[in-house]
Amino acid sequence: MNAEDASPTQPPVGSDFVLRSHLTAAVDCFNAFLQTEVAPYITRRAVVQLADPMLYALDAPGKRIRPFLVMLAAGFPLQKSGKSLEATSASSGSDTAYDRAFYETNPRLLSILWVATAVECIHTYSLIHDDLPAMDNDDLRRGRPTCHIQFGDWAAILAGDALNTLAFELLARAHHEWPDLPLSRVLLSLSQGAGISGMVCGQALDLFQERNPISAAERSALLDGIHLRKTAALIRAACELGALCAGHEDVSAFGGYGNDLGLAFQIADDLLDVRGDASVVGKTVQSDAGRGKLTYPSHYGIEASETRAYDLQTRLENLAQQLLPGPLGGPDYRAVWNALPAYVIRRTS
Ligand code: GRG
Repeated sequence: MNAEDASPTQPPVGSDFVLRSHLTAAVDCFNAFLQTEVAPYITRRAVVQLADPMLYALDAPGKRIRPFLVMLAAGFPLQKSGKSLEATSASSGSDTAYDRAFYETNPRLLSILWVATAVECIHTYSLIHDDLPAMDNDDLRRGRPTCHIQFGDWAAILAGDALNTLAFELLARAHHEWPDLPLSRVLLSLSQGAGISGMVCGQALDLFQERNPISAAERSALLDGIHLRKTAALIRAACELGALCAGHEDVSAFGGYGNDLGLAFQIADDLLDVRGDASVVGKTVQSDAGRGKLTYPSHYGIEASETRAYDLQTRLENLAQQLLPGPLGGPDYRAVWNALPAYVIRRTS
Protein backbone atom coordinates (compact mmCIF):
# COMPACT_ATOMS: atom_id res chain seq x y z
CA MET A 1 0.00 0.00 0.00
CA ASN A 2 1.27 3.45 -0.82
CA ALA A 3 1.08 6.02 1.97
CA GLU A 4 0.19 8.74 -0.52
CA ASP A 5 -2.94 7.10 -1.86
CA ALA A 6 -3.91 4.49 0.68
CA SER A 7 -6.02 6.21 3.24
CA PRO A 8 -9.68 7.05 2.81
CA THR A 9 -9.00 9.62 5.54
CA GLN A 10 -6.23 11.28 3.55
CA PRO A 11 -6.37 14.92 4.63
CA PRO A 12 -7.02 17.68 2.18
CA VAL A 13 -4.09 19.88 1.21
CA GLY A 14 -5.45 22.62 3.49
CA SER A 15 -5.09 20.57 6.66
CA ASP A 16 -1.50 19.74 5.77
CA PHE A 17 -0.90 23.48 5.46
CA VAL A 18 -2.49 24.12 8.85
CA LEU A 19 -0.22 21.53 10.44
CA ARG A 20 2.95 22.73 8.77
CA SER A 21 2.39 26.40 9.52
CA HIS A 22 1.77 25.68 13.22
CA LEU A 23 4.65 23.23 13.46
CA THR A 24 7.07 25.66 11.83
CA ALA A 25 6.01 28.55 14.07
CA ALA A 26 6.21 26.42 17.23
CA VAL A 27 9.55 24.83 16.35
CA ASP A 28 11.07 28.21 15.41
CA CYS A 29 9.95 29.65 18.73
CA PHE A 30 11.14 26.59 20.68
CA ASN A 31 14.54 26.50 18.93
CA ALA A 32 15.03 30.20 19.60
CA PHE A 33 14.15 29.57 23.26
CA LEU A 34 16.76 26.78 23.34
CA GLN A 35 19.40 29.13 21.96
CA THR A 36 18.46 32.19 24.00
CA GLU A 37 17.57 30.69 27.37
CA VAL A 38 18.42 27.01 27.65
CA ALA A 39 21.94 26.93 26.18
CA PRO A 40 23.15 29.78 28.45
CA TYR A 41 21.41 28.09 31.42
CA ILE A 42 23.36 24.88 30.75
CA THR A 43 26.63 26.65 29.96
CA ARG A 44 26.45 28.65 33.20
CA ARG A 45 25.92 25.55 35.34
CA ALA A 46 27.75 22.65 33.71
CA VAL A 47 31.48 22.13 33.23
CA VAL A 48 32.46 22.25 29.60
CA GLN A 49 33.06 18.47 29.56
CA LEU A 50 29.31 18.05 30.17
CA ALA A 51 27.90 21.16 28.54
CA ASP A 52 29.46 20.40 25.15
CA PRO A 53 27.96 16.92 24.65
CA MET A 54 24.64 18.00 26.20
CA LEU A 55 24.29 20.95 23.82
CA TYR A 56 25.61 18.96 20.86
CA ALA A 57 22.73 16.52 21.31
CA LEU A 58 20.06 19.03 22.35
CA ASP A 59 20.78 21.54 19.57
CA ALA A 60 20.90 18.92 16.81
CA PRO A 61 18.06 19.32 14.31
CA GLY A 62 15.32 17.17 15.84
CA LYS A 63 11.70 17.41 14.73
CA ARG A 64 10.68 18.76 18.19
CA ILE A 65 7.39 16.88 18.09
CA ARG A 66 7.23 16.51 21.86
CA PRO A 67 7.73 20.24 22.66
CA PHE A 68 5.18 20.96 19.91
CA LEU A 69 2.67 18.70 21.67
CA VAL A 70 3.27 20.46 25.00
CA MET A 71 2.74 23.85 23.34
CA LEU A 72 -0.40 22.76 21.49
CA ALA A 73 -2.03 21.14 24.52
CA ALA A 74 -1.10 24.17 26.62
CA GLY A 75 -2.84 26.52 24.16
CA PHE A 76 0.42 28.38 23.56
CA PRO A 77 -0.35 31.30 21.21
CA LEU A 78 1.90 30.93 18.17
CA GLN A 79 1.47 34.54 17.13
CA LYS A 80 2.11 37.10 19.83
CA SER A 81 -0.44 39.41 18.23
CA GLY A 82 -3.06 36.77 18.95
CA LYS A 83 -3.93 36.53 15.22
CA SER A 84 -4.77 33.07 13.95
CA LEU A 85 -2.05 31.44 11.85
CA GLU A 86 -4.68 30.24 9.42
CA ALA A 87 -5.72 33.82 8.77
CA THR A 88 -2.70 34.45 6.57
CA SER A 89 -1.01 32.34 3.94
CA ALA A 90 2.34 32.94 5.59
CA SER A 91 3.00 33.77 9.21
CA SER A 92 4.92 36.91 9.99
CA GLY A 93 8.34 35.92 11.31
CA SER A 94 8.44 38.73 13.84
CA ASP A 95 5.00 37.82 15.17
CA THR A 96 5.93 34.18 15.79
CA ALA A 97 9.60 34.58 16.85
CA TYR A 98 10.71 34.03 20.45
CA ASP A 99 10.88 37.39 22.15
CA ARG A 100 12.14 37.43 25.74
CA ALA A 101 10.49 40.73 26.64
CA PHE A 102 7.08 39.48 25.46
CA TYR A 103 7.30 36.20 27.36
CA GLU A 104 8.67 37.85 30.50
CA THR A 105 5.35 39.62 30.82
CA ASN A 106 3.57 36.26 30.36
CA PRO A 107 4.98 33.95 33.05
CA ARG A 108 2.60 31.11 32.16
CA LEU A 109 3.86 31.11 28.57
CA LEU A 110 7.47 31.10 29.74
CA SER A 111 6.63 28.25 32.07
CA ILE A 112 5.18 26.27 29.14
CA LEU A 113 8.47 26.66 27.26
CA TRP A 114 10.43 25.33 30.27
CA VAL A 115 8.08 22.35 30.53
CA ALA A 116 8.45 21.71 26.78
CA THR A 117 12.24 21.85 27.23
CA ALA A 118 12.07 19.35 30.09
CA VAL A 119 10.35 16.83 27.80
CA GLU A 120 12.89 17.43 25.01
CA CYS A 121 15.73 16.90 27.53
CA ILE A 122 14.31 13.49 28.48
CA HIS A 123 13.85 12.58 24.81
CA THR A 124 17.38 13.72 23.93
CA TYR A 125 18.95 11.79 26.80
CA SER A 126 17.06 8.67 25.69
CA LEU A 127 18.43 9.02 22.15
CA ILE A 128 22.01 9.49 23.44
CA HIS A 129 21.77 6.38 25.62
CA ASP A 130 19.92 4.35 23.00
CA ASP A 131 22.74 4.97 20.52
CA LEU A 132 25.46 3.69 22.88
CA PRO A 133 27.35 0.49 22.01
CA ALA A 134 25.68 -1.35 24.91
CA MET A 135 22.24 -0.55 23.48
CA ASP A 136 21.62 0.03 19.76
CA ASN A 137 25.20 0.95 18.86
CA ASP A 138 24.39 3.60 16.26
CA ASP A 139 26.77 6.14 14.79
CA LEU A 140 24.30 8.49 13.07
CA ARG A 141 21.56 10.54 14.75
CA ARG A 142 19.73 13.66 13.59
CA GLY A 143 22.05 13.65 10.58
CA ARG A 144 25.21 13.88 12.69
CA PRO A 145 27.65 11.50 14.37
CA THR A 146 26.03 10.22 17.57
CA CYS A 147 27.06 11.81 20.86
CA HIS A 148 29.36 8.93 21.91
CA ILE A 149 31.10 8.92 18.50
CA GLN A 150 31.75 12.64 18.88
CA PHE A 151 32.67 12.78 22.58
CA GLY A 152 33.33 9.20 23.75
CA ASP A 153 31.14 6.77 25.68
CA TRP A 154 31.75 8.19 29.15
CA ALA A 155 30.85 11.72 28.08
CA ALA A 156 27.71 10.52 26.29
CA ILE A 157 26.56 8.51 29.31
CA LEU A 158 27.08 11.48 31.62
CA ALA A 159 25.51 13.98 29.19
CA GLY A 160 22.43 11.71 29.08
CA ASP A 161 22.38 11.44 32.87
CA ALA A 162 22.70 15.21 33.17
CA LEU A 163 19.87 15.88 30.69
CA ASN A 164 17.65 13.42 32.55
CA THR A 165 18.19 15.24 35.85
CA LEU A 166 18.04 18.66 34.20
CA ALA A 167 14.51 17.90 33.00
CA PHE A 168 13.25 17.84 36.58
CA GLU A 169 15.25 20.94 37.49
CA LEU A 170 13.51 22.71 34.62
CA LEU A 171 10.09 21.68 35.94
CA ALA A 172 11.05 23.40 39.19
CA ARG A 173 12.09 26.41 37.12
CA ALA A 174 8.73 26.34 35.29
CA HIS A 175 6.94 26.33 38.64
CA HIS A 176 9.12 29.20 39.87
CA GLU A 177 8.19 31.17 36.74
CA TRP A 178 4.46 30.44 37.17
CA PRO A 179 3.54 29.22 40.68
CA ASP A 180 0.05 28.08 39.56
CA LEU A 181 1.63 25.20 37.64
CA PRO A 182 0.33 22.04 39.38
CA LEU A 183 3.83 20.81 40.13
CA SER A 184 3.09 17.46 41.76
CA ARG A 185 0.87 16.37 38.84
CA VAL A 186 3.48 17.64 36.39
CA LEU A 187 6.23 15.69 38.18
CA LEU A 188 4.13 12.55 38.25
CA SER A 189 3.22 12.76 34.57
CA LEU A 190 6.81 13.22 33.38
CA SER A 191 8.17 10.57 35.78
CA GLN A 192 5.55 8.06 34.67
CA GLY A 193 6.18 8.78 31.00
CA ALA A 194 9.95 8.61 31.29
CA GLY A 195 10.69 6.10 34.02
CA ILE A 196 9.91 2.66 35.38
CA SER A 197 6.33 2.61 34.15
CA GLY A 198 7.15 4.27 30.81
CA MET A 199 10.10 4.75 28.51
CA VAL A 200 12.81 3.06 30.57
CA CYS A 201 10.55 0.06 31.14
CA GLY A 202 9.83 -0.18 27.40
CA GLN A 203 13.51 0.03 26.57
CA ALA A 204 14.31 -2.72 29.10
CA LEU A 205 11.64 -5.03 27.64
CA ASP A 206 12.77 -4.25 24.10
CA LEU A 207 16.46 -4.95 24.73
CA PHE A 208 15.61 -8.08 26.73
CA GLN A 209 13.49 -9.58 23.95
CA GLU A 210 16.16 -8.68 21.39
CA ARG A 211 18.83 -10.58 23.28
CA ASN A 212 16.65 -13.49 24.48
CA PRO A 213 14.71 -15.31 21.77
CA ILE A 214 11.03 -15.66 22.61
CA SER A 215 8.11 -17.42 20.94
CA ALA A 216 5.91 -15.81 18.27
CA ALA A 217 3.01 -15.77 20.74
CA GLU A 218 5.12 -13.97 23.32
CA ARG A 219 6.28 -11.50 20.66
CA SER A 220 2.65 -10.72 19.73
CA ALA A 221 1.80 -10.15 23.36
CA LEU A 222 4.82 -7.88 23.87
CA LEU A 223 4.71 -5.72 20.75
CA ASP A 224 2.19 -3.05 21.79
CA GLY A 225 3.30 -3.23 25.43
CA ILE A 226 6.88 -2.39 24.53
CA HIS A 227 6.02 0.49 22.23
CA LEU A 228 3.29 1.95 24.43
CA ARG A 229 6.02 2.36 27.04
CA LYS A 230 9.18 2.96 25.02
CA THR A 231 7.79 5.55 22.60
CA ALA A 232 4.17 6.41 23.43
CA ALA A 233 4.54 7.04 27.17
CA LEU A 234 6.67 10.17 26.71
CA ILE A 235 4.44 11.42 23.89
CA ARG A 236 1.46 10.84 26.18
CA ALA A 237 3.24 12.77 28.96
CA ALA A 238 3.93 15.68 26.58
CA CYS A 239 0.19 15.95 25.82
CA GLU A 240 -0.78 15.65 29.49
CA LEU A 241 1.81 18.20 30.60
CA GLY A 242 0.56 20.73 28.09
CA ALA A 243 -3.02 20.13 29.22
CA LEU A 244 -1.96 20.72 32.85
CA CYS A 245 -0.36 24.02 31.78
CA ALA A 246 -3.70 24.94 30.16
CA GLY A 247 -5.45 24.50 33.50
CA HIS A 248 -7.30 21.27 32.57
CA GLU A 249 -8.27 19.18 35.62
CA ASP A 250 -9.03 16.07 33.57
CA VAL A 251 -6.20 15.42 31.12
CA SER A 252 -7.28 11.91 30.11
CA ALA A 253 -8.43 12.89 26.59
CA PHE A 254 -5.02 14.43 25.93
CA GLY A 255 -3.26 11.39 27.40
CA GLY A 256 -5.34 8.99 25.32
CA TYR A 257 -4.57 10.94 22.15
CA GLY A 258 -0.86 10.87 23.07
CA ASN A 259 -0.92 7.09 23.50
CA ASP A 260 -2.42 6.48 20.07
CA LEU A 261 -0.21 9.10 18.43
CA GLY A 262 2.82 7.46 20.04
CA LEU A 263 1.91 4.07 18.61
CA ALA A 264 1.31 5.59 15.16
CA PHE A 265 4.66 7.36 15.49
CA GLN A 266 6.41 4.08 16.30
CA ILE A 267 4.82 2.24 13.38
CA ALA A 268 5.93 5.06 11.06
CA ASP A 269 9.42 4.85 12.57
CA ASP A 270 9.54 1.09 11.94
CA LEU A 271 8.38 1.59 8.34
CA LEU A 272 11.03 4.27 7.82
CA ASP A 273 13.66 1.79 8.95
CA VAL A 274 12.47 -0.61 6.24
CA ARG A 275 12.11 1.81 3.35
CA GLY A 276 13.44 5.24 4.44
CA ASP A 277 16.46 7.04 3.05
CA ALA A 278 19.23 7.44 5.69
CA SER A 279 20.21 10.85 4.32
CA VAL A 280 16.64 12.09 4.89
CA VAL A 281 15.82 10.10 8.05
CA GLY A 282 19.07 11.30 9.66
CA LYS A 283 19.89 7.93 11.23
CA THR A 284 20.85 4.44 10.12
CA VAL A 285 18.07 2.60 8.28
CA GLN A 286 17.47 -1.10 7.54
CA SER A 287 19.07 -1.95 10.84
CA ASP A 288 16.11 -3.30 12.86
CA ALA A 289 15.94 -6.69 11.10
CA GLY A 290 19.65 -7.43 11.59
CA ARG A 291 19.31 -6.70 15.30
CA GLY A 292 16.27 -8.94 15.73
CA LYS A 293 14.15 -5.95 16.75
CA LEU A 294 10.50 -6.59 17.46
CA THR A 295 8.89 -4.13 15.03
CA TYR A 296 5.45 -3.82 13.45
CA PRO A 297 6.63 -4.64 9.89
CA SER A 298 8.82 -7.54 11.09
CA HIS A 299 5.88 -9.04 12.99
CA TYR A 300 2.84 -8.18 10.88
CA GLY A 301 4.33 -7.21 7.51
CA ILE A 302 4.36 -3.83 5.80
CA GLU A 303 0.78 -3.77 4.59
CA ALA A 304 -0.77 -4.77 7.92
CA SER A 305 1.44 -2.21 9.67
CA GLU A 306 0.20 0.51 7.33
CA THR A 307 -3.39 -0.55 7.94
CA ARG A 308 -2.85 -0.35 11.69
CA ALA A 309 -1.35 3.12 11.30
CA TYR A 310 -4.35 4.30 9.26
CA ASP A 311 -6.77 2.83 11.82
CA LEU A 312 -4.96 4.82 14.49
CA GLN A 313 -5.17 7.90 12.26
CA THR A 314 -8.95 7.57 12.04
CA ARG A 315 -9.26 7.14 15.81
CA LEU A 316 -6.99 10.11 16.42
CA GLU A 317 -8.95 12.34 14.05
CA ASN A 318 -12.06 11.57 16.11
CA LEU A 319 -10.26 12.10 19.42
CA ALA A 320 -8.99 15.47 18.12
CA GLN A 321 -12.51 16.90 18.46
CA GLN A 322 -12.28 16.50 22.26
CA LEU A 323 -9.05 18.49 22.62
CA LEU A 324 -10.50 21.85 23.54
CA PRO A 325 -8.69 24.87 24.98
CA GLY A 326 -8.33 24.77 28.77
CA PRO A 327 -9.91 27.11 31.32
CA LEU A 328 -6.92 29.45 31.01
CA GLY A 329 -7.78 30.13 27.38
CA GLY A 330 -5.74 30.03 24.21
CA PRO A 331 -6.44 29.17 20.58
CA ASP A 332 -8.63 26.28 19.53
CA TYR A 333 -6.12 23.88 17.95
CA ARG A 334 -8.54 21.09 17.00
CA ALA A 335 -7.72 21.49 13.30
CA VAL A 336 -4.03 20.99 14.13
CA TRP A 337 -4.72 17.97 16.36
CA ASN A 338 -6.76 16.62 13.47
CA ALA A 339 -3.98 17.05 10.91
CA LEU A 340 -1.14 15.76 13.11
CA PRO A 341 -1.72 11.99 12.74
CA ALA A 342 -1.45 12.11 8.94
CA TYR A 343 1.77 14.09 9.26
CA VAL A 344 3.24 11.64 11.78
CA ILE A 345 2.34 8.64 9.65
CA ARG A 346 3.53 10.10 6.33
CA ARG A 347 6.73 11.68 7.62
CA THR A 348 9.97 10.88 5.84
CA SER A 349 12.33 11.74 8.70
C1 GRG B 1 17.70 4.71 26.65
C2 GRG B 1 15.98 4.73 28.49
C3 GRG B 1 16.29 4.73 27.06
C4 GRG B 1 15.28 4.74 26.20
C5 GRG B 1 15.44 4.81 24.75
C6 GRG B 1 13.85 6.78 22.49
C7 GRG B 1 14.23 5.39 22.74
C8 GRG B 1 14.08 4.84 24.12
C9 GRG B 1 14.75 4.67 21.80
C10 GRG B 1 14.98 5.20 20.44
C11 GRG B 1 14.69 4.11 19.50
C12 GRG B 1 13.69 4.59 18.52
C13 GRG B 1 14.25 5.05 17.23
C14 GRG B 1 12.38 4.57 18.80
C15 GRG B 1 11.39 4.98 17.82
C16 GRG B 1 10.64 6.19 18.18
C17 GRG B 1 11.53 7.30 18.46
C18 GRG B 1 11.62 7.68 19.88
C19 GRG B 1 12.16 7.93 17.46
C20 GRG B 1 13.01 9.10 17.66
O1 GRG B 1 12.21 10.22 17.92
P1 GRG B 1 12.05 11.41 16.86
O2 GRG B 1 11.80 10.83 15.50
O3 GRG B 1 13.52 12.00 16.88
O4 GRG B 1 11.07 12.39 17.39
P2 GRG B 1 14.01 13.49 16.64
O5 GRG B 1 15.48 13.32 16.34
O6 GRG B 1 13.24 14.08 15.50
O7 GRG B 1 13.78 14.21 17.93
